[in-house]
Amino acid sequence: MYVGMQGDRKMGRAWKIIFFSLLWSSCLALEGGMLTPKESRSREIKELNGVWKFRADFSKTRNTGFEQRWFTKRLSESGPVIDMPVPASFNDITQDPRLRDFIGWVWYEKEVWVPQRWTAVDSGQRVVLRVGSAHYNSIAWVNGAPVTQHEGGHLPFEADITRLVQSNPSQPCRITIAVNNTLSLHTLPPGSIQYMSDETKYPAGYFVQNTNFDFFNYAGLHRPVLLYTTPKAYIDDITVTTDFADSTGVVNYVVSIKGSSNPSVTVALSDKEGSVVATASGPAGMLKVVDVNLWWPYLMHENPGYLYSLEVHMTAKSGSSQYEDYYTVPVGIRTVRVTSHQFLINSKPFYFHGVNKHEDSDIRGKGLDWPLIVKDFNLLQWLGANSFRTSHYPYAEEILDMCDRLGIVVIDECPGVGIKDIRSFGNESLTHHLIVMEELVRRDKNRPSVVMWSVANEPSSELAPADYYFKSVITRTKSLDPTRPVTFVSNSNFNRDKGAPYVDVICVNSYFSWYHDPGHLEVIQIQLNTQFEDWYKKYQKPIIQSEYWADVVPGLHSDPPMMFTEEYQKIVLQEYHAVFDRKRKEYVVGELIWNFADFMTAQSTTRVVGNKKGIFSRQRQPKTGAFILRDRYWKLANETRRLAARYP
Ligand code: GCB
Repeated sequence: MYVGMQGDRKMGRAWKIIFFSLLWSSCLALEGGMLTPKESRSREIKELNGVWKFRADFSKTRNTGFEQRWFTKRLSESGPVIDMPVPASFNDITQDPRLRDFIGWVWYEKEVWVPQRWTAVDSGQRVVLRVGSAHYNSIAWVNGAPVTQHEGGHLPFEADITRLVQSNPSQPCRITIAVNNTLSLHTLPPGSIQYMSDETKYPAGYFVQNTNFDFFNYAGLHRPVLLYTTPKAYIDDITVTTDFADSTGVVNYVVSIKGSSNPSVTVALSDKEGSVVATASGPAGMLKVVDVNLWWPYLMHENPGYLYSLEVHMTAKSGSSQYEDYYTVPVGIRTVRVTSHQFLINSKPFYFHGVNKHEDSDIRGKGLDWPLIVKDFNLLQWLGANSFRTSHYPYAEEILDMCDRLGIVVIDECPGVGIKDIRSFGNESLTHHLIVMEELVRRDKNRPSVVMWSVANEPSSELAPADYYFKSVITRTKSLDPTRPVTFVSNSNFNRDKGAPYVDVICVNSYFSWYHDPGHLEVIQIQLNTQFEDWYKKYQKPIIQSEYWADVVPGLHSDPPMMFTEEYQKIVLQEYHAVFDRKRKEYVVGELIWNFADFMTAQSTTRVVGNKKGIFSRQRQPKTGAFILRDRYWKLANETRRLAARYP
């Protein structure tokens, strides 16, 4: 139940009508594709990033915006508005603690001129509003008319607004987006609102949001908002899968077209230099590439991240109109396969030496920020990291584009973090989880960097309903994408974990000498060894150590080592690495440090202005651990490359 949506008593009728009429359109959302907006000969983009008008609904019910229908007029006519940057989380932008910790509806608004060539009724164009990610539940209006609703942060949604912009071309177009960050037992991630009714302790109507995850629940318009055009008949989706045999690459493609029943489709695959290497016609087919350049991970090959370009060209006739659309998708030709003890990329053993990340930084929160993105990739390359997990939600498409180009391998995780309460394993949660996986696969299916889907992080997978739940989510994900392995990240007991039978790779988190036996560095090796042996004996599946490490406050020293000091971090790494080095010769296929950088969390007695397990500070300065890992990762990279050369 959302704050501002608590049933009849508090929920405004206006909001209810909008919600249920939009429910229908949101059910249809997954019928179409979700191609990343791109300019081409037939498509234009207008970015709406910058300063938007903003108002948080501080009313007790958080529902005044709906009762007073703020979307029907300029937001500034509803009351005081402030400037809010987009993309960014709203939490850390002002000095107002009420806004930092705000729960409920916030309202964004931008007025924008839409070019005449888009709005002319005979333009032959569609105009689409696209939101890269808004956390969590969002409703969008154009000139006061509702156009879409979307549940869930971290994944894009869009609405065809052609009719609305064409019906009023002489006025700027007013885009209003309301976003509610309330989490419930059935959202992903789950959360709950707790009302504090004891008025001797709390002000009237006081409530808090409880969550079971360890990062700040940043909210707002986190990724770019834009308008883009397509012709009226257009390329709606493209699915590409790849393979190779000897030196011949194979690209299978399927194109879906909307707006015409008799389109004609041609495709041309070009290499990096722009020379066409294969062509085909028809909405589905296979391309063969002689002397293929495979897509290789960073440091596994001297030419990693090789991308071909698949240009899809559609022509269609509808009545007397002729439409033409172009869309180009990058294609990395590679295969992924898992054996009982190996993770194979292009049939060669791949060892994940990488990190877990967060989308998180000062001021911006989870807002997309290019300097930060490029800095992070520089740090990953400096570190010799060949991979990361998108802990604990899907990252921006802009980030995955970089991974594709640089050869950084990705475990693509959905926002299934903190699924702890047994009530989050019922049908309502499961249905939503299946939709989220479908949205994720639909968005990222063509990315060579994505080699595995992760459907959850540290759920209560020992609970009885976890069996059916994870069987369903994993089976569904595999049917959506039969080409990639599926996992979830566990911290449960190997014997009682109900989801592990369904995964392809065991991903396990452990914090020996930290959360378990804190301060006892001497237990790490024995406990880690036992952990690996237990899981492997039971499942005979490759294992990734998907999280490990310790909080470090740079500048704190102690010898003999004590928790939080620079000396302690070194020993934790040494002890873990000694076991990894033994087990990677058998069935351990990766190690991902927790975490790449310090990050913000909710306030608690165990977090000193956030989680300090970064190998870099939140401002991206290295701690001692970063240098130790750097030595190790470059050595591991050399070994992986040597092994690959020997491997048939
Ligand atoms: C974990 C979680 C991660 C936390 C981390 C920690 O097991 O997966 O989200 O941030 O531990 O530092 O406690």
